[in-house]
Amino acid sequence: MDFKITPVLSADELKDKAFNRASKKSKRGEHKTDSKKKTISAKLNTVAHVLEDTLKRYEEEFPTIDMLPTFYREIIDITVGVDELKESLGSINWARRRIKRTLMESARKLTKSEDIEEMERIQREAYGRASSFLDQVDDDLEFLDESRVKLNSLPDIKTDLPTVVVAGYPNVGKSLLVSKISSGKPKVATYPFTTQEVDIGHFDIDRQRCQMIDTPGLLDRPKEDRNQIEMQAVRALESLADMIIFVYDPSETCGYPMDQQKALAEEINQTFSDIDILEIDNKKDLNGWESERLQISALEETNLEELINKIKERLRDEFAIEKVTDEYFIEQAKKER
Ligand SMILES: Nc1nc2c(ncn2[C@@H]2O[C@H](COP(=O)(O)OP(=O)(O)O)[C@@H](O)[C@H]2O)c(=O)[nH]1
Ligand SMILES: [Mg+2]
Repeated sequence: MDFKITPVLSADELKDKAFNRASKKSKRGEHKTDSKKKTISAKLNTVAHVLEDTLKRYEEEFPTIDMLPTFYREIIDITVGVDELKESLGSINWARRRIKRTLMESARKLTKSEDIEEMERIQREAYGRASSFLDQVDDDLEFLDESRVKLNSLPDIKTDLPTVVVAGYPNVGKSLLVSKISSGKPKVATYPFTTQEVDIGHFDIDRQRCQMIDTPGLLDRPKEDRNQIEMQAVRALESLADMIIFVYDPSETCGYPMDQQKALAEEINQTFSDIDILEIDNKKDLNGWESERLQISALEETNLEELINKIKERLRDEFAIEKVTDEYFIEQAKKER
């Protein structure tokens, strides 16, 4: 998902924008009073339109959080806070409607007035009320602008691609595996829940684009070491992952004994009980050992093809294109008959 939300102005900036635009309006009427009335009416109209359009755009540009995939709901919650975001958007909506109503009322009063001083007073009051509504949501505007910067900079993880998340202790070779599997250069992205960089690689199986993600700091140590935000990030990953590859380093050159690695694998199996987990051994080049698991070497690119095949087997259900194509061919075959 790629958010492109435009800057959100502060209350003062919004006032400047609306009132400046209005100040350029001037209308000629049949006589002085008429000209004044038409001019003020045009100004109020301009202020109303500028504020209505701008505030409406803010409401529209921010995603409707309840419609987003779980992954992004969780990530937005971690990054800016879902409740705070909803609340601020609600306040902007409130201000927009109040401003619209107040300016319409003023415009109505104006049509009934035949006195220049009264017309000017109506304008001043309208400007004052609109300003006051904007001032009341200034904190919300500021919050929205900070939020949109954060949302715009979220790395573009696709929630609709078959997704493999890699887990395993640090230095077992997860990042190297992601880069060796990827057809292009893996994207390196920063995420709000970890100070380390997340690797996102893409590869194709039968023309279906898949993504593989290494999330340092999350699935590379026991649960008790994770803080609140990291726990939430793990939940986000759970909604994203179609399968998990747990990478062992039986050479233990990563610095973690196999007992410890096995305990982490067990824990991840429990946390992600609904997700298919494939356990593999990396660093096959370093030494020989017995294991039931697929043995690969990311460094020497040994058995990567076998790994892809295993991924394909497990992810078959996720391959929409393959399914569609099969059905398509069956339909075509029927038509031929
Ligand atoms: N000998 C050997 N070294 C590897 C292999 N895979 C990764 N490494 C090395 O292990 C270290 C950690 O790799 P990295 O991908 O950063 O591990 P991560 O922390 O799990 O992402 C690096 O020095 C890699 O070059 C492998 O198959 N064989
Ligand atoms: Mg890594």
